Amino acid sequence: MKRVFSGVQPTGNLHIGNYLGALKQFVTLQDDAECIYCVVDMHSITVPQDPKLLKDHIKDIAALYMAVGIDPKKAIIFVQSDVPGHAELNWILTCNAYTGELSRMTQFKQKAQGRESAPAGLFCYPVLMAADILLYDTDIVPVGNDQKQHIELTRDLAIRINNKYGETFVVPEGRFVKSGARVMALDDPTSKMSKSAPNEMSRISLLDEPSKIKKAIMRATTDSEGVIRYDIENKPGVSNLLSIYSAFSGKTVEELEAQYQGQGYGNLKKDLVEVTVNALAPIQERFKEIRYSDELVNVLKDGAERANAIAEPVMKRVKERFGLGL
Ligand code: AQP
Repeated sequence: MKRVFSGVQPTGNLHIGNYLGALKQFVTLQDDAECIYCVVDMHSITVPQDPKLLKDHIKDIAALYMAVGIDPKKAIIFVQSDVPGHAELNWILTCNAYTGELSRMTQFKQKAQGRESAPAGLFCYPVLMAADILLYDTDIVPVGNDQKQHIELTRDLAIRINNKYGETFVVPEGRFVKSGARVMALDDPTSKMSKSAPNEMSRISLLDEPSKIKKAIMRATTDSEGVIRYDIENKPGVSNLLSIYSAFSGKTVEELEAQYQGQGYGNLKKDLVEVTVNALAPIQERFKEIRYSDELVNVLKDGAERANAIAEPVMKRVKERFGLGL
């Protein structure tokens, strides 16, 4: 059975980009693979977090994992900082990563932009991500398209260390969805939808009320052509709405183009509001049941134990290869 690992940062409530790009795959994969899903809290502190809010967000994300359909009987759900191997392996990989390759990471460039000085943790973020993945002898990493470069770096690090120290790591592969792999911001369809973007109307969070969903979609940036056609280059706004619609409804973009031929953007947006609200309603219902339950705490405790049991022998092997310890 293949092993799958992925994680989400507790930096705010998950949005439909996180869901369509990553979480939907998490759910499908749990029936055919050994899945490990992490709330990557150590990644989130690469930018400042309010400690009290962070604690809440960790539980929010874990509850959302379960609300979207991840079954803790099938998959391991846990919090990154509960398994010490992540930090330990991170250091070993940091010693084998080059500053040149890290400075080429586009996510770092975007997040560091405009800052006088960026935290070293932000610079090393992709190394910690590599540690998360390699710690579990992972075969497959389901992520959104924005993480392609980080997966490549993970593979490079694994191959580099295997060549230098002998077979140490499984070399993982990224797994990307076709529709929804990169959901763009509603207010600016040239940048990706993000949890931490200042404008609330730029995203649809999984827990948003129908009225907020309506407002964000009806205000979404389009263009003045008035034709419903998928064309990322020239019509990024309309193309983004069509992609979201397609991912939630199961209809292809071509089917949607045909359905809305000759109609204005208003109709497309109105129907997309309905499709989105209906898709999110059962997730929101289930979230309410789980978020403040003992079940959630127990799932995370049990998940950390199960994750540790896989990570410890891997760390033992890695330390052995590097000649660390007694
Ligand atoms: N817009 C997106 N479209 C498709 N997939 C996306 N993902 C993120 N944004 C989109 C995927 O969601 C998973 C979890 O992401 P993350 O929380 O680990 O970090 P991120 O990529 O930095 O996500 P955000 O929402 O942009 O968070 P902030 O604002 O905190 O940086 C990943 O698999 C990611 O590919």
